[in-house]
Amino acid sequence: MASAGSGYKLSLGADAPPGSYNDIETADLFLVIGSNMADCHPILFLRMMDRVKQGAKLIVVDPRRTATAEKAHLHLAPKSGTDLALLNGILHLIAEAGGVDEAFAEAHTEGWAGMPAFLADYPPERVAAITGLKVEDIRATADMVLAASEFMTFWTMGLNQSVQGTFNTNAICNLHLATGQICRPGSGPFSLTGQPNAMGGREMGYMGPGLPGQRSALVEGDRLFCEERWGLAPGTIRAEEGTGTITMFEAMKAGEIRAAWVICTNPVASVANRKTVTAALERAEFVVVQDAYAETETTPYADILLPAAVSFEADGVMVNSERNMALTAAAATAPGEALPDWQIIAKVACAMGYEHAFTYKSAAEVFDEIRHFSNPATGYDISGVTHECLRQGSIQWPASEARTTARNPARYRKPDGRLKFATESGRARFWPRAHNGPAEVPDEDYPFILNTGRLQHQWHTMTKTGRVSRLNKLNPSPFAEIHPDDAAAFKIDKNDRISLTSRHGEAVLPALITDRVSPGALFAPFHWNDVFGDQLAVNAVTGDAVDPVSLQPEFKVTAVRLRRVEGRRSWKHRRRRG
Ligand SMILES: Nc1nc2c(c(=O)[nH]1)N[C@H]1C(S)=C(S)[C@@H](COP(=O)(O)OP(=O)(O)OC[C@H]3O[C@@H](n4cnc5c(=O)[nH]c(N)nc54)[C@H](O)[C@@H]3O)O[C@H]1N2
Ligand SMILES: Nc1nc2c(c(=O)[nH]1)N[C@H]1C(S)=C(S)[C@@H](COP(=O)(O)OP(=O)(O)OC[C@H]3O[C@@H](n4cnc5c(=O)[nH]c(N)nc54)[C@H](O)[C@@H]3O)O[C@H]1N2
Ligand SMILES: [Mo]
Repeated sequence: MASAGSGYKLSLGADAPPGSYNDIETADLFLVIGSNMADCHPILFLRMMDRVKQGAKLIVVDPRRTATAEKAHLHLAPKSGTDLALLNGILHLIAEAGGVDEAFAEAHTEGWAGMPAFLADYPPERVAAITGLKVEDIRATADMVLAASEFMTFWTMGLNQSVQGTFNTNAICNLHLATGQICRPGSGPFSLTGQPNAMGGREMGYMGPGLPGQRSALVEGDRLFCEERWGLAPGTIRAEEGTGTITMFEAMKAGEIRAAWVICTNPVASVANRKTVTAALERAEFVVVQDAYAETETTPYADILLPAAVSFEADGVMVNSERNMALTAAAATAPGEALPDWQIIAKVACAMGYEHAFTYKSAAEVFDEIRHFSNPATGYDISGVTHECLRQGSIQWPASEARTTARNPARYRKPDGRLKFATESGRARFWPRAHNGPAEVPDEDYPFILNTGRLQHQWHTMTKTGRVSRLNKLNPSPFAEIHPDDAAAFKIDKNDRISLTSRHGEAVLPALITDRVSPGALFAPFHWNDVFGDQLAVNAVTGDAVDPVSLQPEFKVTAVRLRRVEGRRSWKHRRRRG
């Protein structure tokens, strides 16, 4: 989600969506772009579909005909990585039709003056040539936006996991700012977060140079604030930025980073161009892996394994995409020596001599520290929230001492209704973002585009879902989707094994022949990895290109070549040991 986060900061001044899920009930158009909501955010998808049943329109932009796309009034299937051209093209048509809310732009934004000249480069004919879409579909999309009183955009990894991921977010914000359809009930740009509590992590500063309370280690005032809260001498927090996951593993591979502590992630399976990860973990002198399961793709690289409790064995607060905080109280006791992650981290800190700062009796005490990190600059305010009051029900921030309501859906609105974005000027910002396309495009050597993603009944690297027999009946095995024309050209039959080779590596997967994907395009879920069999890891194939702003890898577009692998052997579900 790094791309959505960095895009919001540039466009609106602070991370996280400006609106709420409540907006769904009053929107009359949904643009779902780069998101398979039906499979990946099913609860929210059903809520949206209730509104669609009442008459709201649905546009889905996805190169693959997903379960989400099947429900759309209009499905656009652009070439992978061309969304920025499409978004600019839609705004071009809106401006041409006089759909820009000049009064809103004048009062609440800056940078519109430069936009018309920039948008002139994106007439529908050129956008059609770049995206492979029909001119009339691009026009129909713009017409539907023009006709909508209230309009929401949802997006997820189809846009974020792109070398232009941050720019995609900026282009979506441009659309909402230009039409004034933002910060009012039923309208706004709304990125969907992925992992449970991903938003909580963002607010705590776990991305890039983040500090708690939507702060940054690169900002002196933010460092001083945190140092004061923590009782640290000024200058203790380093004003440095990392270079992202991909270069971190490269530095480890080169011996520059010598130790790693891997907590609650399975990077050998989930990081792009994973041969760098395996080389890095082999080279590192000391690797600690803290996981809830003993057997993952990453645990074999550990010098020390720390057993973690899972979420339902520990107390904690989860924050969702709309700033809603929920207490998830422990419902079971952790087995064996397993402990909640916060306790393991605190114990290690105490053993290193930091007892004065890391001696907590409960998760509630940790939370009590966090609520003192509110941030008036971004509107982040949880000062009125405690575990005790969360026991009564969830609370949506901003939630200061003074507030008594649990739902606070309006952000960037002053009590008198005035709009003030989190930028220094209080105005949101238009960014002209030119389309440059993905890092890899098909060529003679690697003529196919590999797209990767998720299935409805499996979760990421399957350490949990892979053990649930009912889920394994629903999504039983790995596959690579291929269009019937391509399958015929390569004499590939159902379940034949096909090798996908990129400039980075190879995977061998059973073929699934379907016209869900376009000719020249392939799709493979990244769920099945080494624990389930050899050569299944899709991230052996993906490349290491990243968005230069958010440092997010481009997981969705890799140029590959195809080969049918001899020997018809259907894939068998390998049982997990241990
Ligand atoms: N069942 C299930 N649900 C999950 C998860 C899970 O593992 N399983 N994981 C959670 C997490 S952490 C996340 S981040 C979310 C991810 O949620 P999503 O992002 O919705 O899921 P993905 O399948 O990764 O990708 C979404 C879509 O992007 C499309 N896409 C690929 N390239 C492009 C492109 O260039 N342009 C456009 N417009 N679309 C493109 C793909 O075809 C795919 O349908 O799901 C969350 N929910
Ligand atoms: N090709 C491709 N690759 C992708 C993506 C893609 O779309 N395509 N999507 C990317 C995205 S958006 C995401 S979010 C990542 C996900 O990548 P990961 O986060 O690496 O995947 P998970 O399987 O969720 O791994 C979580 C690990 O934590 C462990 N675990 C579970 N609960 C707990 C706990 O409470 N404590 C501890 N300590 N451990 C626990 C699990 O057993 C598992 O080993 O994958 C990324 N990789
Ligand atoms: Mo994610």
